[in-house]
Amino acid sequence: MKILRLGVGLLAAASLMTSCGNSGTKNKNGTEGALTKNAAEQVYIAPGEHDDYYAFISGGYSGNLLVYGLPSGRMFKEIPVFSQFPTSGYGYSEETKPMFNTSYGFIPWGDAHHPDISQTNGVMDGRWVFINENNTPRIARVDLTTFETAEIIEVPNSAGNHSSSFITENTEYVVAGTRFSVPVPQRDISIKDYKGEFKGALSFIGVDQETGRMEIDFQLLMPGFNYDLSHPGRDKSHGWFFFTTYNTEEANTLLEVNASQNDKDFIAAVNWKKIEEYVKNGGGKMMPAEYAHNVYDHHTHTATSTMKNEVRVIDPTEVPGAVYFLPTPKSPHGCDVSPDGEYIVGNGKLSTDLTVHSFTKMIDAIENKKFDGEAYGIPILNFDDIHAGSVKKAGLGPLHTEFDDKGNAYTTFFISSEVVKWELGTWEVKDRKPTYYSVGHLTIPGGNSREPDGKYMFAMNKITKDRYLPVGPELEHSAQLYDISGEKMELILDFPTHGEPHYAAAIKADVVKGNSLEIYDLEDNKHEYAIKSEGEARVERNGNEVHIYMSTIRSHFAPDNIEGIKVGDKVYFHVTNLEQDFDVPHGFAMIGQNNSELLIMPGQTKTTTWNPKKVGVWPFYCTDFCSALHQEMQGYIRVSPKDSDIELTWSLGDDE
Ligand code: RUQ
Ligand code: CUA
Repeated sequence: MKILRLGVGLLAAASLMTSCGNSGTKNKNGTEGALTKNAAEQVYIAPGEHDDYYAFISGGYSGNLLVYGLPSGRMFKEIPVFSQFPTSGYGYSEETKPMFNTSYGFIPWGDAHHPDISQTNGVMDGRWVFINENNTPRIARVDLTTFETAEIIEVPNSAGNHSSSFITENTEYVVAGTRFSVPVPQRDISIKDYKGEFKGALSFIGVDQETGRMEIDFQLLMPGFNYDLSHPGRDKSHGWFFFTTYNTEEANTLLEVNASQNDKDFIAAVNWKKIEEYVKNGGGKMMPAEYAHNVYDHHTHTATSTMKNEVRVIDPTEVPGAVYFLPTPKSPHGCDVSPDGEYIVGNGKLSTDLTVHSFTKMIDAIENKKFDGEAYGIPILNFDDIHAGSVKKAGLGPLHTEFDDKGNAYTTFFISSEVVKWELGTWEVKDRKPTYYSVGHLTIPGGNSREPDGKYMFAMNKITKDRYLPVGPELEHSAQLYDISGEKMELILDFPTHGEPHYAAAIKADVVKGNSLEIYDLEDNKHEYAIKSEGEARVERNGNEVHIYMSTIRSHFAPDNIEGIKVGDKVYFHVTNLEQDFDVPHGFAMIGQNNSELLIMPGQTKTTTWNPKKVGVWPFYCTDFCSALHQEMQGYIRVSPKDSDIELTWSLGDDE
């Protein structure tokens, strides 16, 4: 009950905090008054002009990743990652179905959380975006030449893959940590045996520097805490990785109360360079584990899925000096590292103070063995020896922190619904601005690298209420963009996001836009059912399987009429788009198809299936308005009874 009372106290204090923190003029919604013309101009991108930044905003429970422009807040693309996407056929087309293969079978939905952009020397290089799936633990890589999901790897021994997917300074690793500890290996034991029997796996997934391909290098099997969030060390702390933990009580029931008992939980500091060295020398042991590794090849336009059967696991006590616990009050959520790598910020959800640890002090304490006990053989450092400072009474319910280029940090407060700007080193609060409402994450372009940008910050909120025209009980989440170039933050734009925007990664547009592909080279199309010209269009029967090699070009299909298909057949439409012009996709949909449409990019081949169930003549058509004669882009399929002996024929206007 103690905790419940605390909750009420926090809420009461929260209303105080917001009312005193929000001193500008207000409209009837309690939000800031009319934007100055200056503010409106700041976010105005004239027709035909481009935004300055890409923002990759997580879709949360939509399973997707959304591409926005800043400062306009315009949405450019929804990239399907962990969920089927009928718009393009992702996860429905034969080529992309293997992307959803897992050790649990075909999983067509996922809960996406934290995108992070690849880096070189601590600076975002704009090659890939990685994003984690929480529910069925997976990590995906999105290629920023195609803006498509290129790879998905499942993470074994994990459950609730939340402290993920964060990137080391040179994209050596994408790191994934388990939120739920589980028996490792999984086995039939009582939940009451949680303590000591459950483990928390922290996975270090190696990234090939040329191709981006991921492989799990090792998993650190940590004590059975909840590993909530993480960030890499950078610059001086490069080689380390930091993870917040909660439930160091190792409770397994009513966590709301039982996991809030300890005054301090830990940030786990992992010296991954040391473990890498250990692994190079043959350390750790291979353990049976089943997990899928799915790779999409944009030359064959096809994904393949490989089932893996073992993973290297490391017991942290085997590698002396590799893991330490930094005591941090109180059930910390966000774990953020300053651009110079010196400060590690732990945001205790139930603490009013923000705790900041010093990397230099941490190293000093380790060298001088200033320990304050141990947990499961892992040394606990003494809080006072590593503590750099605390931001006092900054707000209520701190979650996440980002940094600018001037030595400031910005922390979101869920309960007091605000972003607070404070200074590294002096720990002084410099400004606070309300968010609408109940902010979760915030993003500063480049904010998670050595070189954050000092121009914009946007807050991503959990509750929308009255921000936009009402659209029934379910509302899109709101985001607010602030100009942070001055002393005080200035709210300049409010825009809706899609799904639940758990975190976003943002980067200067110039780094990415020049690499964006305009077409797939038809000559380079290595799809096994591709055709390179209309002359190759054909239909082949193999028992009751029918393969249609079909092409599209403005504005017709080849073939367009097909006869000789029978009820009970399984028909594969392999559609190659012969166009070689930027932004000329064609679509494909067949009446009665238990599937989605296809949207086929120039030079690409995609396959959809259809099981004809009814005798008759049935049309298909192009779903994408591709030319003035788009409505003419159609064809028919004659479906005959099962026992019919109508010959298989096809045509393209040759019977006119
Ligand atoms: S974690 S608030 Cu995935 Cu904070 Cu979203
Ligand atoms: Cu092709 Cu419309």
